[in-house]
Amino acid sequence: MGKKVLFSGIQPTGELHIGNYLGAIKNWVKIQSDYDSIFCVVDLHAQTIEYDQKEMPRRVQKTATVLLACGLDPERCTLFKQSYIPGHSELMWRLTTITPIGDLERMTQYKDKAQQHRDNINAGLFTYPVLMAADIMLYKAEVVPVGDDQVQHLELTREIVRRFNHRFGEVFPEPKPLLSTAPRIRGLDGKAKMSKSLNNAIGLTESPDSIRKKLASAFTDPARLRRSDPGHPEVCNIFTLHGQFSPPARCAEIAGACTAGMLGCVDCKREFADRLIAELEPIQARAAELRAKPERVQEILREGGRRCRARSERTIADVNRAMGL
Ligand code: AQP
Repeated sequence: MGKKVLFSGIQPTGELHIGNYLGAIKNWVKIQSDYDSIFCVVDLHAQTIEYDQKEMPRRVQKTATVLLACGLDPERCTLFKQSYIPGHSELMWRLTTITPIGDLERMTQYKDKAQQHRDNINAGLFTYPVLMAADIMLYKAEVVPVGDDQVQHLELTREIVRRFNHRFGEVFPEPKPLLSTAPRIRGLDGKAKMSKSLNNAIGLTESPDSIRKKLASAFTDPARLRRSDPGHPEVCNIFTLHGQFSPPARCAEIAGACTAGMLGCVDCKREFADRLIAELEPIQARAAELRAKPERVQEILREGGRRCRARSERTIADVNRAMGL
Protein backbone atom coordinates (compact mmCIF):
# COMPACT_ATOMS: atom_id res chain seq x y z
CA MET A 1 0.00 0.00 0.00
CA GLY A 2 1.27 3.49 -0.85
CA LYS A 3 1.88 6.15 1.76
CA LYS A 4 -1.02 8.32 2.87
CA VAL A 5 -1.06 11.81 1.41
CA LEU A 6 -0.29 14.59 3.89
CA PHE A 7 -0.89 18.25 3.07
CA SER A 8 -0.09 21.43 4.97
CA GLY A 9 0.45 25.07 4.09
CA ILE A 10 2.08 28.17 5.45
CA GLN A 11 1.40 31.80 4.57
CA PRO A 12 4.13 34.11 3.26
CA THR A 13 2.76 36.93 5.41
CA GLY A 14 6.00 37.79 7.19
CA GLU A 15 9.01 36.30 8.87
CA LEU A 16 8.44 32.73 10.09
CA HIS A 17 8.68 32.57 13.86
CA ILE A 18 9.20 30.05 16.64
CA GLY A 19 5.40 29.57 16.90
CA ASN A 20 5.33 28.37 13.28
CA TYR A 21 8.43 26.29 13.99
CA LEU A 22 7.18 24.56 17.15
CA GLY A 23 3.55 24.33 16.07
CA ALA A 24 4.15 23.15 12.54
CA ILE A 25 7.53 23.08 10.79
CA LYS A 26 9.50 21.00 13.31
CA ASN A 27 6.87 18.29 13.13
CA TRP A 28 6.69 18.50 9.32
CA VAL A 29 10.43 17.84 9.17
CA LYS A 30 10.11 14.88 11.52
CA ILE A 31 7.27 13.15 9.66
CA GLN A 32 7.97 14.15 6.04
CA SER A 33 9.16 10.64 5.09
CA ASP A 34 6.31 8.82 6.80
CA TYR A 35 3.79 10.18 4.29
CA ASP A 36 3.48 11.29 0.70
CA SER A 37 4.06 14.81 2.06
CA ILE A 38 3.05 17.97 0.24
CA PHE A 39 3.90 21.38 1.74
CA CYS A 40 2.71 24.58 0.18
CA VAL A 41 3.58 28.27 0.47
CA VAL A 42 0.03 29.58 0.33
CA ASP A 43 0.39 32.94 -1.38
CA LEU A 44 -3.30 32.99 -2.44
CA HIS A 45 -4.29 32.86 1.23
CA ALA A 46 -1.85 35.68 1.97
CA GLN A 47 -3.79 37.91 -0.45
CA THR A 48 -6.70 38.08 1.98
CA ILE A 49 -4.93 40.74 4.05
CA GLU A 50 -3.34 43.97 2.82
CA TYR A 51 0.00 43.19 1.11
CA ASP A 52 2.62 44.76 -1.11
CA GLN A 53 2.67 43.04 -4.51
CA LYS A 54 6.34 43.99 -5.02
CA GLU A 55 7.22 42.28 -1.74
CA MET A 56 5.22 39.08 -2.35
CA PRO A 57 7.78 37.22 -4.53
CA ARG A 58 10.51 37.99 -1.97
CA ARG A 59 8.29 36.75 0.85
CA VAL A 60 7.53 33.50 -0.96
CA GLN A 61 11.24 33.02 -1.62
CA LYS A 62 12.13 33.76 2.00
CA THR A 63 9.44 31.46 3.36
CA ALA A 64 10.60 28.59 1.13
CA THR A 65 14.23 29.26 2.05
CA VAL A 66 13.52 29.05 5.78
CA LEU A 67 11.38 25.90 5.38
CA LEU A 68 14.25 24.20 3.55
CA ALA A 69 16.74 25.49 6.12
CA CYS A 70 14.60 23.97 8.89
CA GLY A 71 14.96 20.59 7.21
CA LEU A 72 12.22 20.09 4.62
CA ASP A 73 13.97 17.91 2.08
CA PRO A 74 12.86 18.01 -1.58
CA GLU A 75 14.01 14.39 -1.91
CA ARG A 76 11.50 13.34 0.74
CA CYS A 77 8.61 15.78 0.30
CA THR A 78 7.08 18.13 -2.24
CA LEU A 79 7.33 21.87 -1.67
CA PHE A 80 5.62 24.32 -4.02
CA LYS A 81 3.87 27.66 -4.35
CA GLN A 82 0.07 27.65 -4.30
CA SER A 83 -0.54 30.14 -7.13
CA TYR A 84 1.56 27.99 -9.49
CA ILE A 85 -1.33 25.50 -9.61
CA PRO A 86 -4.62 26.82 -11.06
CA GLY A 87 -6.48 23.84 -9.56
CA HIS A 88 -6.58 25.45 -6.08
CA SER A 89 -8.78 28.31 -7.27
CA GLU A 90 -10.72 26.08 -9.69
CA LEU A 91 -11.65 23.57 -7.00
CA MET A 92 -12.38 26.34 -4.53
CA TRP A 93 -15.09 27.75 -6.80
CA ARG A 94 -16.74 24.38 -7.12
CA LEU A 95 -16.65 23.92 -3.34
CA THR A 96 -18.11 27.36 -2.60
CA THR A 97 -21.29 26.19 -4.32
CA ILE A 98 -21.81 23.48 -1.69
CA THR A 99 -20.68 25.50 1.37
CA PRO A 100 -23.44 27.24 3.34
CA ILE A 101 -22.72 30.88 4.22
CA GLY A 102 -23.78 30.12 7.81
CA ASP A 103 -20.87 27.66 8.18
CA LEU A 104 -18.39 30.37 7.13
CA GLU A 105 -19.96 32.95 9.43
CA ARG A 106 -19.23 30.69 12.39
CA MET A 107 -15.46 30.58 11.74
CA THR A 108 -13.66 32.23 14.66
CA GLN A 109 -10.58 33.08 12.59
CA TYR A 110 -12.77 35.07 10.21
CA LYS A 111 -14.30 36.96 13.11
CA ASP A 112 -10.84 37.68 14.60
CA LYS A 113 -9.31 38.74 11.29
CA ALA A 114 -12.34 40.89 10.43
CA GLN A 115 -11.76 42.70 13.75
CA GLN A 116 -8.03 43.07 13.05
CA HIS A 117 -8.47 44.29 9.46
CA ARG A 118 -11.62 46.41 9.64
CA ASP A 119 -10.68 48.45 6.55
CA ASN A 120 -10.31 45.38 4.40
CA ILE A 121 -12.98 42.78 5.14
CA ASN A 122 -12.90 41.24 1.69
CA ALA A 123 -14.80 38.23 0.34
CA GLY A 124 -11.53 36.25 0.21
CA LEU A 125 -11.14 36.60 3.97
CA PHE A 126 -14.63 35.16 4.33
CA THR A 127 -14.10 32.25 1.92
CA TYR A 128 -10.55 31.52 3.16
CA PRO A 129 -11.63 28.18 4.74
CA VAL A 130 -13.05 27.01 1.38
CA LEU A 131 -9.68 27.68 -0.27
CA MET A 132 -8.07 25.70 2.53
CA ALA A 133 -10.51 22.84 1.89
CA ALA A 134 -9.61 22.99 -1.82
CA ASP A 135 -5.87 22.87 -0.98
CA ILE A 136 -6.35 19.66 0.97
CA MET A 137 -8.90 18.01 -1.32
CA LEU A 138 -6.98 18.78 -4.53
CA TYR A 139 -4.39 16.16 -3.52
CA LYS A 140 -6.97 13.89 -1.82
CA ALA A 141 -4.98 14.31 1.39
CA GLU A 142 -5.89 12.13 4.36
CA VAL A 143 -3.65 13.73 6.98
CA VAL A 144 -3.37 17.42 7.78
CA PRO A 145 -0.96 18.65 10.47
CA VAL A 146 -2.63 21.64 12.11
CA GLY A 147 -2.20 24.03 15.00
CA ASP A 148 -5.01 24.83 17.43
CA ASP A 149 -6.17 27.73 15.27
CA GLN A 150 -6.82 25.54 12.21
CA VAL A 151 -8.83 22.76 13.85
CA GLN A 152 -12.15 24.48 13.14
CA HIS A 153 -11.21 25.01 9.49
CA LEU A 154 -10.27 21.37 9.11
CA GLU A 155 -13.59 20.32 10.63
CA LEU A 156 -15.29 22.42 7.95
CA THR A 157 -13.16 20.71 5.27
CA ARG A 158 -14.36 17.35 6.56
CA GLU A 159 -17.94 18.60 6.38
CA ILE A 160 -17.42 19.79 2.80
CA VAL A 161 -15.92 16.40 1.86
CA ARG A 162 -18.93 14.60 3.35
CA ARG A 163 -21.34 16.93 1.56
CA PHE A 164 -19.53 16.53 -1.78
CA ASN A 165 -19.35 12.73 -1.57
CA HIS A 166 -22.99 12.47 -0.53
CA ARG A 167 -24.22 14.74 -3.34
CA PHE A 168 -21.88 13.75 -6.19
CA GLY A 169 -20.42 10.33 -5.29
CA GLU A 170 -17.30 9.18 -3.41
CA VAL A 171 -14.43 11.25 -4.75
CA PHE A 172 -12.58 12.41 -1.62
CA PRO A 173 -11.22 10.80 1.56
CA GLU A 174 -12.05 12.54 4.85
CA PRO A 175 -8.86 14.18 6.07
CA LYS A 176 -7.83 13.81 9.70
CA PRO A 177 -6.02 16.42 11.81
CA LEU A 178 -2.57 15.71 13.20
CA LEU A 179 -1.95 17.99 16.17
CA SER A 180 1.62 18.89 17.06
CA THR A 181 2.86 18.80 20.64
CA ALA A 182 2.85 22.62 20.65
CA PRO A 183 -0.45 23.54 19.02
CA ARG A 184 -0.46 27.12 20.41
CA ILE A 185 2.64 29.10 21.31
CA ARG A 186 1.92 32.44 22.97
CA GLY A 187 3.71 35.59 21.85
CA LEU A 188 6.15 37.69 23.86
CA ASP A 189 3.17 39.52 25.37
CA GLY A 190 2.39 36.19 27.07
CA LYS A 191 -1.24 36.42 25.95
CA ALA A 192 -2.07 36.33 22.23
CA LYS A 193 -0.98 33.54 19.88
CA MET A 194 2.48 34.28 18.52
CA SER A 195 1.78 35.71 15.06
CA LYS A 196 3.72 37.19 12.17
CA SER A 197 1.28 40.07 12.05
CA LEU A 198 1.07 40.89 15.79
CA ASN A 199 4.62 42.06 16.47
CA ASN A 200 4.92 39.58 19.34
CA ALA A 201 7.15 37.00 17.67
CA ILE A 202 10.75 35.83 17.58
CA GLY A 203 11.73 35.20 13.98
CA LEU A 204 13.65 32.08 12.98
CA THR A 205 16.34 34.10 11.27
CA GLU A 206 16.64 36.80 13.92
CA SER A 207 20.12 37.64 15.19
CA PRO A 208 21.18 36.53 18.70
CA ASP A 209 21.30 40.20 19.79
CA SER A 210 17.79 40.86 18.62
CA ILE A 211 16.51 37.65 20.28
CA ARG A 212 18.10 38.64 23.61
CA LYS A 213 16.69 42.14 23.38
CA LYS A 214 13.17 40.89 22.67
CA LEU A 215 13.32 38.33 25.45
CA ALA A 216 14.49 40.95 27.92
CA SER A 217 11.13 42.69 27.67
CA ALA A 218 9.02 39.53 27.28
CA PHE A 219 6.25 38.95 29.83
CA THR A 220 6.78 36.32 32.50
CA ASP A 221 4.80 35.85 35.72
CA PRO A 222 2.82 39.06 36.35
CA ALA A 223 2.59 38.34 40.12
CA ARG A 224 6.37 38.29 40.52
CA LEU A 225 7.82 41.72 41.25
CA ARG A 226 11.16 40.89 42.94
CA ARG A 227 13.62 38.07 42.30
CA SER A 228 13.01 36.70 45.80
CA ASP A 229 9.21 36.49 45.27
CA PRO A 230 8.04 32.91 44.72
CA GLY A 231 7.35 32.47 41.00
CA HIS A 232 4.51 30.62 39.25
CA PRO A 233 6.04 28.70 36.36
CA GLU A 234 2.65 27.30 35.38
CA VAL A 235 1.50 30.74 34.19
CA CYS A 236 4.86 31.92 32.81
CA ASN A 237 5.24 31.91 29.03
CA ILE A 238 9.03 31.74 29.23
CA PHE A 239 8.73 28.57 31.30
CA THR A 240 6.36 27.11 28.69
CA LEU A 241 8.94 27.91 26.02
CA HIS A 242 11.68 26.28 28.12
CA GLY A 243 9.56 23.14 27.91
CA GLN A 244 10.08 23.15 24.13
CA PHE A 245 13.83 23.69 24.16
CA SER A 246 15.27 22.48 27.51
CA PRO A 247 15.47 18.84 28.67
CA PRO A 248 12.67 17.75 31.07
CA ALA A 249 15.09 17.33 34.02
CA ARG A 250 16.33 20.91 33.59
CA CYS A 251 12.73 22.17 33.33
CA ALA A 252 11.94 20.49 36.66
CA GLU A 253 14.97 22.22 38.25
CA ILE A 254 13.91 25.57 36.80
CA ALA A 255 10.36 25.14 38.13
CA GLY A 256 11.70 24.27 41.60
CA ALA A 257 14.15 27.17 41.73
CA CYS A 258 11.57 29.65 40.37
CA THR A 259 8.91 28.57 42.87
CA ALA A 260 11.42 28.90 45.71
CA GLY A 261 12.40 32.40 44.58
CA MET A 262 15.96 31.21 43.87
CA LEU A 263 15.96 31.75 40.10
CA GLY A 264 15.05 35.19 38.79
CA CYS A 265 13.32 35.93 35.49
CA VAL A 266 16.41 37.64 34.06
CA ASP A 267 18.58 34.55 34.55
CA CYS A 268 15.81 32.24 33.42
CA LYS A 269 15.36 34.24 30.21
CA ARG A 270 19.13 34.30 29.65
CA GLU A 271 19.27 30.51 29.81
CA PHE A 272 16.30 30.24 27.48
CA ALA A 273 17.93 32.65 25.03
CA ASP A 274 21.10 30.51 24.99
CA ARG A 275 19.14 27.36 24.21
CA LEU A 276 16.99 29.00 21.56
CA ILE A 277 19.98 30.61 19.84
CA ALA A 278 21.82 27.26 19.85
CA GLU A 279 18.84 25.51 18.21
CA LEU A 280 18.45 28.26 15.61
CA GLU A 281 22.14 28.46 14.76
CA PRO A 282 22.27 25.54 12.25
CA ILE A 283 18.96 26.67 10.71
CA GLN A 284 20.32 30.18 10.24
CA ALA A 285 23.56 28.81 8.74
CA ARG A 286 21.62 26.72 6.19
CA ALA A 287 19.35 29.67 5.42
CA ALA A 288 22.43 31.81 4.68
CA GLU A 289 23.75 29.10 2.31
CA LEU A 290 20.41 28.94 0.50
CA ARG A 291 20.14 32.72 0.29
CA ALA A 292 23.37 32.62 -1.67
CA LYS A 293 21.70 30.21 -4.17
CA PRO A 294 18.25 31.72 -4.76
CA GLU A 295 17.88 29.93 -8.11
CA ARG A 296 18.19 26.56 -6.28
CA VAL A 297 15.16 27.48 -4.11
CA GLN A 298 13.25 28.57 -7.23
CA GLU A 299 14.06 25.27 -8.91
CA ILE A 300 12.81 23.28 -5.91
CA LEU A 301 9.52 25.22 -5.93
CA ARG A 302 9.13 24.77 -9.69
CA GLU A 303 9.86 21.04 -9.52
CA GLY A 304 7.37 20.66 -6.66
CA GLY A 305 4.85 22.64 -8.70
CA ARG A 306 5.35 20.42 -11.75
CA ARG A 307 4.66 17.30 -9.68
CA CYS A 308 1.57 18.83 -8.08
CA ARG A 309 0.16 20.13 -11.34
CA ALA A 310 -0.29 16.67 -12.83
CA ARG A 311 -1.94 15.40 -9.66
CA SER A 312 -4.21 18.42 -9.37
CA GLU A 313 -5.37 18.06 -12.96
CA ARG A 314 -6.46 14.48 -12.27
CA THR A 315 -8.58 15.62 -9.31
CA ILE A 316 -10.16 18.48 -11.26
CA ALA A 317 -11.09 15.96 -13.99
CA ASP A 318 -12.68 13.67 -11.36
CA VAL A 319 -14.58 16.61 -9.87
CA ASN A 320 -15.80 17.90 -13.22
CA ARG A 321 -17.02 14.45 -14.16
CA ALA A 322 -18.79 14.03 -10.81
CA MET A 323 -20.35 17.51 -10.90
CA GLY A 324 -21.50 17.27 -14.51
CA LEU A 325 -19.22 19.98 -15.84
N1 AQP B 1 1.67 30.68 17.75
C1 AQP B 1 1.57 29.50 17.14
N2 AQP B 1 1.64 28.37 17.87
C2 AQP B 1 1.57 27.16 17.26
N3 AQP B 1 1.41 27.01 15.93
C3 AQP B 1 1.34 28.11 15.17
N4 AQP B 1 1.18 28.32 13.85
C4 AQP B 1 1.16 29.63 13.59
N5 AQP B 1 1.31 30.34 14.73
C5 AQP B 1 1.41 29.42 15.74
C6 AQP B 1 1.05 27.24 12.87
O1 AQP B 1 1.92 27.52 11.79
C7 AQP B 1 1.34 26.98 10.58
C8 AQP B 1 1.40 28.02 9.50
O2 AQP B 1 0.64 29.12 9.89
P1 AQP B 1 0.25 30.22 8.82
O3 AQP B 1 1.42 31.01 8.47
O4 AQP B 1 -0.43 29.60 7.68
O5 AQP B 1 -0.88 31.05 9.48
P2 AQP B 1 -1.14 31.57 10.89
O6 AQP B 1 -1.52 30.48 11.82
O7 AQP B 1 -2.16 32.63 10.69
O8 AQP B 1 0.27 32.16 11.33
P3 AQP B 1 0.54 33.58 11.89
O9 AQP B 1 1.96 33.68 12.25
O10 AQP B 1 -0.45 33.88 12.95
O11 AQP B 1 0.32 34.47 10.60
P4 AQP B 1 -0.56 35.74 10.39
O12 AQP B 1 -0.10 36.73 11.42
O13 AQP B 1 -0.23 36.16 9.00
O14 AQP B 1 -1.99 35.33 10.55
C9 AQP B 1 -0.08 26.56 10.92
O15 AQP B 1 -0.11 25.14 11.02
C10 AQP B 1 -0.33 27.20 12.25
O16 AQP B 1 -1.23 26.44 13.03
